[in-house]
Amino acid sequence: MPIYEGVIDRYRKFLPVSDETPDVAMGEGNTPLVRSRRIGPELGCELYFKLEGMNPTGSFKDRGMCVAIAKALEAGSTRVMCASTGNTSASASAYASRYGMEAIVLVPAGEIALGKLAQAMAYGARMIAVRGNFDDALQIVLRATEEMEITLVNSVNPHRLAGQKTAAFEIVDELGDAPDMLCIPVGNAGNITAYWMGFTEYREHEHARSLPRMMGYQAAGAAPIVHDRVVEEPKTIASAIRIGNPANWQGAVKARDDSGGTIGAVTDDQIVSAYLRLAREEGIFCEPASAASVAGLIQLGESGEDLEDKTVVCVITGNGLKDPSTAETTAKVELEYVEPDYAAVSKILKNGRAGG
Ligand code: AN7
Repeated sequence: MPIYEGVIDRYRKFLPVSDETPDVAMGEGNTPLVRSRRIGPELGCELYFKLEGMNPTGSFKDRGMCVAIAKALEAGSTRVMCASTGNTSASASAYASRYGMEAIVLVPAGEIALGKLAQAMAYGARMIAVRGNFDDALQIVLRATEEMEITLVNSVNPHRLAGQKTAAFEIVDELGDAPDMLCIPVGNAGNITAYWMGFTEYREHEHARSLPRMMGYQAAGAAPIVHDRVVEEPKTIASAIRIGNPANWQGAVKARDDSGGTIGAVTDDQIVSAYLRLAREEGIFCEPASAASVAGLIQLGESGEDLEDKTVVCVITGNGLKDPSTAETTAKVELEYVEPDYAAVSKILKNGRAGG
């Protein structure tokens, strides 16, 4: 068996690369599609989780970033720049360092999950904390990359979407056809746009017979597409999707309308509930934004939608280790402190909890 390199190697003929494009790969893609043991059976559907947190930097962003970096290198660029709620900055920083480029990342000050901040720092990125939100940071990056010799690697860069669509290919390759529904969190709306491109392209090439309904979910406090208006001060516990003016807004609307799907809103309570259920009933630890896909599906089931025998894939976009603080505050598990001997441990295991 040849060694698995990454999505460019695997899906080369669907990507904007040629023999002149430098090889960029870090094992991204090829992520597990894991069958649900509790949530799916309860809803009566055949549910799978696409574990995108298994990518090299712990989120789905690596699929598109490897293509964006390859094309930047091909064009002779030495610097890349992005605005980010955290995962794009981690991914851009990792690929930039691996391929000898400088990464400049703009993040909303004080709004980035700890793990993502730590990653970009470790990879050696230049980090600029903007005293504003993601949307402010993106406006600055769009102008900076227009006026200076710096390559933009946000998902308005079409190479990002091209690489990202490989996730849809993998799902079809594994299931043998598209699922009936794809549930996916929506922030800047690049991912849902790319999945829809992937599913439609794969069907045109007769790798799939059907197309899924695209079910995108925004956080209720950051739901511009749902309400069809910009949210000036987006608020949600899911910092990854705390975005009020998505760059790929029209792509999400098109995916929704062409597929007969929906873009819905889920509250922070629904997100946290799905996040904890994933961890405690499925063994899957994701970040809060990722749980929006599952919160959306559960909401759909509760609304009376017929899910019986439907094949559904929920995209689990990022690893739970990205955001340890949210795990700590929502899980509410108290450490039980004991003296370092067997008797102390056996006593609390026989008599209930320490101190209780
Ligand atoms: C875990 O990193 O926008 O709708 O700057 O990190 O394609 O934006 C992250 C977005 C979902 C939403 N889940 O995807 C960024 C950034 C996770 C994310 C989304 C993000 P898009």
